[in-house]
Amino acid sequence: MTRLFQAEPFALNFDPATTALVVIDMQRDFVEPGGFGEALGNDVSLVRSAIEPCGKLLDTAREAGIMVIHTREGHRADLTDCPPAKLTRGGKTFIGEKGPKGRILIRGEAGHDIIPELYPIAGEPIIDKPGKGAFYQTDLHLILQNNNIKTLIVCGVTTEVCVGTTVREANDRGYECIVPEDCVGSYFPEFHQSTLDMLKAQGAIFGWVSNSENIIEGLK
Ligand code: C5J
Repeated sequence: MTRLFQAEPFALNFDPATTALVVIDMQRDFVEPGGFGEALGNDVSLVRSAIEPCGKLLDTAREAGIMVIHTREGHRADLTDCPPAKLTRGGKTFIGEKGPKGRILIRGEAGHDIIPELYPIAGEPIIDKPGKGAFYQTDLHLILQNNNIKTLIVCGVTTEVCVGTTVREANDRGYECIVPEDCVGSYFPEFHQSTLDMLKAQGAIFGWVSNSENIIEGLK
């Protein structure tokens, strides 16, 4: 049955049976004090504001029976899946180096894990991705196709990097994406706002922007 999410630039029709919530990279390294994000010199309090609204949305999605998918950015311990160019980025702290929460962005390390507040429950797929976009070198598209998913509610961090990249990838694959603005976060408020503005520009060129209240209302 079709329903509506109030959104910009206009309301989005969706069917709960073909809608999934995708929570991008709510990992300790990005969101918690002492992780990779902070080691790069960022103020993590700017992304932590997304935790509470994401949690409410997660609870609602689970109650409504909406498919929930989580992603994590990270690499194999031997770094064989990390492009050499990515290894040289970051300024002073690099992928694979020892950080306060274990080796930075390495699968299985404490900092790579999802924060306890939004931890996946049984049955929720976790996509381990080597890149910024959740479709690149992962089985996300296959999982969505197998479950007849057409609409994605995309939350997580950071707005302009992994959220924005994933929405653009999804849009090119034919998914309709809606981003609740209070459920995404960036270390750079101006990048956060420009990304949201770009996504919904030109009549939803990449997708829709809304907020957790509207999404929860639509899912009830
Ligand atoms: C970044 C991400 N910012 N999850 N990753 O490197 O947005």
